[in-house]
Amino acid sequence: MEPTQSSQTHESSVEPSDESAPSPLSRRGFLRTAGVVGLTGVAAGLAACQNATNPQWSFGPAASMGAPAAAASAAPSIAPSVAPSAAASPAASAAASASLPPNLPAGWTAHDVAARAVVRRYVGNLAPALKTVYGDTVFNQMVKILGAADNYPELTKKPAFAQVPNLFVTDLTTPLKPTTDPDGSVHFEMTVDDFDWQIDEMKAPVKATGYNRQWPGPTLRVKEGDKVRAVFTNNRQETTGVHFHGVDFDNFFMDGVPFVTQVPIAPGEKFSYEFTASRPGSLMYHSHHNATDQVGRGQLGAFIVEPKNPTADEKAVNGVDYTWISNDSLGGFTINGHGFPATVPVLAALGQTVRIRFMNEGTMPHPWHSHGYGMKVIARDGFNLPQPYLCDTLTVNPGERYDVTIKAERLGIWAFHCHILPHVEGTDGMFGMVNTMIVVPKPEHITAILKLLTA
Ligand SMILES: [Cu+2]
Repeated sequence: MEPTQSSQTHESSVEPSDESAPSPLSRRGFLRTAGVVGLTGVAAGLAACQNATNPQWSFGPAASMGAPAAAASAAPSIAPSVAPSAAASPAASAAASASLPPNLPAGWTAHDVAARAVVRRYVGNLAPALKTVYGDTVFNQMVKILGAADNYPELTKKPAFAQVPNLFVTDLTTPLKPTTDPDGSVHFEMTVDDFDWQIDEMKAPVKATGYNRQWPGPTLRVKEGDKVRAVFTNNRQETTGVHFHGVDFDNFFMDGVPFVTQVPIAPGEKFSYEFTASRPGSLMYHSHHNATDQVGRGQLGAFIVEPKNPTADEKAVNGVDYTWISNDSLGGFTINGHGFPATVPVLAALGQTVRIRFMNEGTMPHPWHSHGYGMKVIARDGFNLPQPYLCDTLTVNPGERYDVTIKAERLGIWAFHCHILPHVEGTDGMFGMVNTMIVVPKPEHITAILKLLTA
């Protein structure tokens, strides 16, 4: 491909073409990062929202997401105005802050209280908003499950996954935008840094190392055939090398393995990795030097090469495109650098097909189990499968990537977790490699939730 064509193709791939609609960064970012095929579908969904009366989209002003002013003005903000009926009271607050509340149901122990507290943190102030998403009957059941009558403090706090930087959200709000070099190469400017990273906002930060001060590093997206130039500046006091995992390199000196293909990048130095992204799919980039420590502490990220000719399964994706990178060493058991309840749910609207790109940057296999839904496995290690297959538990080994799609056909909040039990649950409830897929009635519910999270 000619360089200029390459860059044009790239630009068109990352910029929505719908310039007529209001396009604040967050919406554009969502459409771009989420890889939403159905730009028009989302726009139509927002338009439909003008006339939607049931369920009411009644949380989160819609103005900056391009929704009509009428809907925005009719929308009360989320909690506490739509909080469950229990009024705030000093007594309730005191009870919620005690380690073991009074009047526990028969048979409950500290484990039950701790396990519930974790989920309360996960749901946060989305709980009251769920009334407008799911309706009274479902909501009332959820109120019972969470014990919302206790008026616990998290009802008015953002979910735990909104308290810390998260890949899905940062890719959406502040995506790393490449520039185009004179030779047509797609140029990414990267740094390697030491920084403090919170696996969970309730835990002390860990000493992380990673790209652009993120764990995982920003997702790098290019088009098949693009010439890529990724320049890494090493701001750490330790040497490193960066390997683009899954790339078919024409020049093996770009492979990023210190002492095999290059001299390591010394502190203060830069190295420019230059290659053609000839192989499409879900690839990765990570340190290939002192890697147990460097990758274990966050030197990793997704490198996504969008295909020239997507398959029918890829074309069917009209919901979020979710990158799900696991680690299991120095930061504990994590998904995208966080442990439950700080893991961002996979969001889907009824009828949408979402894509999940599992990537294992850890040291052990993790069998991902989807509750309520089968997963259609469409690619392994970036290679499209000649015969996609269905499963509900998919083991992803270190270094592997699996792409799956899920068609969201049933509403609800569905657990989605590694099935090696010590990776997900302990005496204090669920932790680590636990997530959910949240299926809501309409695309605008997702838009509103994202608005809430990114506000
Ligand atoms: Cu696991």
